[in-house]
Amino acid sequence: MNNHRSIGLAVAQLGAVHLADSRASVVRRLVEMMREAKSRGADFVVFPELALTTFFPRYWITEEEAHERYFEATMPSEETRPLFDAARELGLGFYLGYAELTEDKRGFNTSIIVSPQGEIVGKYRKIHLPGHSDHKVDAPFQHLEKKFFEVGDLGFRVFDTQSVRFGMCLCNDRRWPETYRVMALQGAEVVVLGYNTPSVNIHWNEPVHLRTSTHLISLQANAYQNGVWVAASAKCGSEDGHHMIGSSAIVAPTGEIVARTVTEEDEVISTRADLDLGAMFREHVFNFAKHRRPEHYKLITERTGVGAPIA
Ligand code: ING
Repeated sequence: MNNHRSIGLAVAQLGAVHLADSRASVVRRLVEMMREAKSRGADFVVFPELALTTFFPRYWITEEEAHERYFEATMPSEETRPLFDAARELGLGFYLGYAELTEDKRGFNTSIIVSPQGEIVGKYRKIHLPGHSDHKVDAPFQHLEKKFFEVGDLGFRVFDTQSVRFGMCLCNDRRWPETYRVMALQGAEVVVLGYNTPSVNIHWNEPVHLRTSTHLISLQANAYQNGVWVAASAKCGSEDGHHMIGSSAIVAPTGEIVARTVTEEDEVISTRADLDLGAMFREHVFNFAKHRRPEHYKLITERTGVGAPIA
């Protein structure tokens, strides 16, 4: 082994969580995977987006019913405390995605980073919300993230824990280059994220294989272009008949996939992430300070949609 800085990085992919599955049963599965990750030498484990419940934005229900059944008013709660206890027992940090309900009843698609001491050291609220807020009565299922969640108000930030600078995001965020660049400009070394990605596109007849290929392209391109490790955890499989892709993966700053799941069940993948591996790329090809020219990038922050060519 070289004398490089490194961290044992694991991704715990979660198979289907059905409407009938209790939070307690899901937490038991997550804790079991924490033990598996620890047994492989992991120091940190990544869980999926909205990991505690079924992917409820597929259902047309009222906000009140969603808040009652699928949101967390406190974190930890009695049901989720075993995750924090296991973090302390095993000396394992973790990332967890869940639906957050604030005291003033605002809903966010949220993720947290928890230290091996069981402390929440960072929180993120999903910024790129895909889907719609109206009831698409003719669609086979809904994708109501714009109905149940507000746009995140915490920005893309980085968090120092376990001697590593982590960035984090959620699902659709991984498809937007701005997500990673803003965090890489803050010195992120490892970007962790969870996702729930339906196999079927309700907007057009998209070949199913593209769901997986565009997912991996998004992880690989952004890992390479920002010189960061990317660890992405799926909730996947068929939830009450609604299928979501797996392909959880750990991608190196070279853009190479170093670990990938092969099932659509609960599955742990892991690697020892060499945090110096990206140094050459960040020093030469993607030396932001030397090569970036923000004076020519203004459209990226000034425009939302497509507009006229610049004069
Ligand atoms: N899910 C999907 C995702 O970004 C999606 C939605 C899929 C958008 C494919 C565009 C293309 O993976 C969530 N939850 O964001």
